[in-house]
Amino acid sequence: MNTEIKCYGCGAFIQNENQKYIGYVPKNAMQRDQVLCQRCFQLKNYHKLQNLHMEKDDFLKILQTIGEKDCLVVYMIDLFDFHGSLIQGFMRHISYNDVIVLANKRDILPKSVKERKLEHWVRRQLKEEGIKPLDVIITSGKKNMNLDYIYDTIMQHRHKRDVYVVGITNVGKSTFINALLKHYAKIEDNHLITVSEFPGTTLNLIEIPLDDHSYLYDTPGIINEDQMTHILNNNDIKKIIPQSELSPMVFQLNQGQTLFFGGLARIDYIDGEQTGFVAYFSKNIKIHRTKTINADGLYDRHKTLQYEIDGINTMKDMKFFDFTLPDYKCDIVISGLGFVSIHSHRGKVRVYVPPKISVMIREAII
Ligand SMILES: Nc1nc2c(ncn2[C@@H]2O[C@H](COP(=O)(O)OP(=O)(O)OP(=O)(O)O)[C@@H](O)[C@H]2O)c(=O)[nH]1
Ligand SMILES: [Mg+2]
Repeated sequence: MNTEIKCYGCGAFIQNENQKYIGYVPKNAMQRDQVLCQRCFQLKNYHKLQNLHMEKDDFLKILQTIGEKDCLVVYMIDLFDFHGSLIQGFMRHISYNDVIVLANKRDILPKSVKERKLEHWVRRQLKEEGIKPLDVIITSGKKNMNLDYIYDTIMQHRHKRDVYVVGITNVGKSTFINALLKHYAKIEDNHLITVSEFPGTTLNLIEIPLDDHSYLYDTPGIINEDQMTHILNNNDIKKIIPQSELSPMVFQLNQGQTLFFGGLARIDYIDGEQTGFVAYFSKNIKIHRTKTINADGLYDRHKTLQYEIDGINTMKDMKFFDFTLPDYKCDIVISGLGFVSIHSHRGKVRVYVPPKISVMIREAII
């Protein structure tokens, strides 16, 4: 095993012995400096994920080692699943190092929402979580949004220190770093870091030299198992992640009505005046409205509403949460799947989700 060389796509140490472990490259495919492991090769060329053996706990350890250094931390968050993309105990993990927050995937939210409004919303949520960043920047790594401003802000605050880009898996850390690499270092596409829609793409630190013997690091994402992407198979992950700007779907609901979100979630409007339920989900999630008293029957008749994971019918095993809605406009968020915006005065809803998936009510983002 050669522990000196890392895969430039995912950061895993290259080894030539075991195909079932990360970092595998057949001996005859070894080049001198830049090596891409077999898993990254498959991901980059065929969008196929090889499920290999790896130790997930190590990712949190990496975060703790960052806490032992004096560095600048760039904390990336996904605007589509803001709370699902927060790291529990984040400030403690990084020992209160300086933080810049990048709120990513802005391109998925409707263009009509003002950037300033989003920024204030993000700042309020961060304050509630006890996170005090030096700056908050709304961005889309995919669209190079505010890239120059982000670069200048990082350079201004890093004071010759290393920079670590951290966050929950899939928030877009590597995509953003690739945007920097392409824009500022003119790195060509075939030498970029591997990115994919599957959680857990980057496997170890990837160091990118800055001008003065310090480094910018891409890091493996922290796993949040409460998100929908962690219970779906690889094909379905692709379906639920929105690829472009969300178009809201509006349903006028009376009490006693139910919405199904594919076979993955269900919301019953138990009590309250007629109101609009505005749904923000991937186009591939089919939404059905029915009377709550007919909901179980509808579910039994329609195969499309039935979703099986590892042979278990998720809807049948669904757990539910009851919420009394606040007086102000709020979102019901189903972590990783989407959210429904509602303005109902003290209405009551029941939300069904598969086991392990988290649901929350928050101040509306839009
Ligand atoms: N719509 C949208 N998608 C994005 C954006 N940035 C990244 N993505 C997508 O999000 C998915 C994850 O991107 P990555 O860059 O691999 O995420 P990561 O944070 O490095 O993930 P890990 O390495 O698993 O921690 C990919 O499908 C990207 O195309 C963005 O700004 N907008
Ligand atoms: Mg990555």
